[in-house]
Amino acid sequence: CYLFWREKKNWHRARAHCKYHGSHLVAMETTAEYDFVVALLLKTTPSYGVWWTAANDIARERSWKWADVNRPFTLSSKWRRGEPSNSFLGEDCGDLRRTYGFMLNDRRCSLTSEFICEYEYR
Ligand SMILES: [Ca+2]
Ligand SMILES: [Ca+2]
Repeated sequence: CYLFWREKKNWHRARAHCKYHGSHLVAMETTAEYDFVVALLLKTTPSYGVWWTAANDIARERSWKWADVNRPFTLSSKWRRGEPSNSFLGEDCGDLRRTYGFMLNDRRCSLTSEFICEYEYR
């Protein structure tokens, strides 16, 4: 299941927050999961939200990964046109926002936003 945190945190703090609560930042390994998450965002969140995901290229520029899950990044088709842009002083963390149609965008990890924790039951 997914928990949408309205509290704003930078990416690292958001990641730590999910871990503390026994989850991880949302990692969408399939387009089906992505569609599911986007549908939830559309239904349950206000229009101005920006949401951190587990996507990042912190370890190596342009090598995108999902933090804290050992599965490959396979959502490259969901980048917004022109993204990832690595703009400004470098953008290494991936977000979803309604004004971008919930396509992935890279953004500076130190900026704060809302975030999505994913709980896995095995
Ligand atoms: Ca980057
Ligand atoms: Ca960007």
